[in-house]
Amino acid sequence: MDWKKDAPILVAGAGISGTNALRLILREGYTPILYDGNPKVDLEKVYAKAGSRDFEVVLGDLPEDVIRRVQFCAMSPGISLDKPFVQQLIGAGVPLVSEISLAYHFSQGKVAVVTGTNGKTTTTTLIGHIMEAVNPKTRTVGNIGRPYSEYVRETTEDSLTVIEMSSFQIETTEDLVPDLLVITNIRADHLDRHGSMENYVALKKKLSMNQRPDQVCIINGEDPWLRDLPELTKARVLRFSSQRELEEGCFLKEGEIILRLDGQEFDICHKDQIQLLGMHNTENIMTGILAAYALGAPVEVIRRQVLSFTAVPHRMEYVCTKKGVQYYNDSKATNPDSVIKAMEVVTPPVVLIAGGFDRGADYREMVESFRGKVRSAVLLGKTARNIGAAIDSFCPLPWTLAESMEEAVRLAASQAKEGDTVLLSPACASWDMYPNFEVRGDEFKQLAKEL
Ligand code: UMA
Repeated sequence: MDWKKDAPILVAGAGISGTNALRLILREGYTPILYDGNPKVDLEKVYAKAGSRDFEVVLGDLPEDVIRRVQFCAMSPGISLDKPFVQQLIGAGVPLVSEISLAYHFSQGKVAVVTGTNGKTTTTTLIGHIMEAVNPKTRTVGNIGRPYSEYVRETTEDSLTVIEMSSFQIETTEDLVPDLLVITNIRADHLDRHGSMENYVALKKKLSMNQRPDQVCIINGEDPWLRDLPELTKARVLRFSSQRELEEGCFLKEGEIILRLDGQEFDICHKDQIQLLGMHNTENIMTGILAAYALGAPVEVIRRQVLSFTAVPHRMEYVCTKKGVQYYNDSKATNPDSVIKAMEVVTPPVVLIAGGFDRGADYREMVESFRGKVRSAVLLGKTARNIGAAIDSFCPLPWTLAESMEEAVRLAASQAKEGDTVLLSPACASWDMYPNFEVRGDEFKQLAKEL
């Protein structure tokens, strides 16, 4: 695509992706037009973030004349492609470019991308934690909460950028060639937006097709959705497995995490030495080990950094103990599969707080994982009654509805007995009640601490 200095770039969305994209476009000497569907966007905040007031802003509906003037549209990930204004842009032949792609255009140095359904943030953070010890010019960006655009001007030829990418971000990313790609695993998620499992899986694999033979793609060796990956990519495919010994890759052998590559074998550590709980985290650690090794980290550094790696905020995060009840914040659990993972590691009996934005998920398998673990559930948000109905059908136990997080925490505290765990693990996105899962988790933590 030809980037022209004399034609405006439309920036869709005035959240953190859009405002940082806008700032980058201005700094690079291009002309942005900011568009947001919400007529009540706080423009003072936008101007402050952009560091300028000198650009056109359109709120509410997007007029035809703007569509005709722009050379392409930098998309925020939260904007679904079926939105009427996006369809108008597509109809008028305006290319859609993700905020990630925009930043990549101005980026230097190596790029590692981490995608997949679950474990993205933990794996991204771990790769960052290991690689920072090798290369101080390592940064983690993307879906993790820090837009790539915010950081890109700091990149140099010797920097390493580790980008957590959601399917939303991949949807409008065409040209990114990851030096290293990780696909952690694939489970049903975001199907309301992507329409079908096939579409979602295709997005998760999409960037592997851009890779070259000198690049690396790391996958979960047990994931049936990823079996055809070696046929799709030219990159060297490396696997991890928590279930069997591999000829090559990272795997568990009698509890030891073994890295076996290029005729060499290293015993990194025992899985019980890791400070994160659960087999899914052992898999995240194995992924990070493979990635760091492929990026050139010495085994000794990998071992040291793995052993010192602790939990990510909002992911099974210990909050406090009140009246002998432990409170855990797992607000990042935005799909049923994440709650199943939480059930594998939490200490029962559990009073669970769940529910949120409705993506039409199936809760059967999740509520079946409550058996013998969950004492009662407090349900809130749009999906509260659906989860309640699934509990009644597949794992009957007491549940109550709450109108707010404050009421949910109060009810959970009253239902919990000494030795119990109160766990916020919502199984849903937060968008029906909060701007994001961080705000939801922070509110839960504050309320628990105030009890
Ligand atoms: N907007 C419109 N029209 C729409 C939808 C939104 O104009 O149809 C506007 C809103 O009015 C708002 C802005 O777009 O002003 C919000 O943009 P956004 O939803 O893309 O949010 P950002 O603040 O830019 O945050 C995004 C990611 N959010 C989503 O993907 C929904 C953040 O991921 C990410 O951390 C951030 O970019 C930096 O890269 C959050 C997330 O929940 C954590 N991700 C999902 C997940 O992990 O499951 C994918």
